[in-house]
Amino acid sequence: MNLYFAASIRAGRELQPVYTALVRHLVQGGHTVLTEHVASQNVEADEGDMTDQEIYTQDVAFLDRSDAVVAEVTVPSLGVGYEIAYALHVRRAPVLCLCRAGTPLSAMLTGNTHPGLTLAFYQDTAGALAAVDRFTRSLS
Ligand code: 6IA
Repeated sequence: MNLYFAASIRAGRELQPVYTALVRHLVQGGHTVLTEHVASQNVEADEGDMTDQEIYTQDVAFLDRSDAVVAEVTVPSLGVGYEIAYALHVRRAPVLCLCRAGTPLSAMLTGNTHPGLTLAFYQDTAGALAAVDRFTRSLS
């Protein structure tokens, strides 16, 4: 599947190692992750010569090509929230939101009964990877 991986960039990079583990796992599972750069340790340097308009245009084009979205939502990010809404309401694509247990997640996700939205709270990285596997299996 073509997957869009979404995670906080300007809102904070403290979970970057988890993002890397998630993207590696998806790629090892045979999926194409169109946004591998979101997990990169050097995303700011990698994308540094792009304007914000170029970033937005590229990301919307990737969303338009994606079969599903995997979003790590523990660090609250406006960009990720926008991407989730775009995927659900514009693309009508399935979205998995992964959140570390104990995080006070927005009611706009916890209270959202959209049938395309799956919410998974995980204890550790292994739990997050298992949730990803359940999600991708449910789509195949
Ligand atoms: O509001 P945020 O920056 O946390 O939004 C993060 C989300 O928006 C991610 O899921 C990305 O898909 C998208 N996004 C935001 N910034 C970028 C970016 N470069 N490159 C690609 N996608 C992005 C930003 C680099 C910049 C800090 C120099």
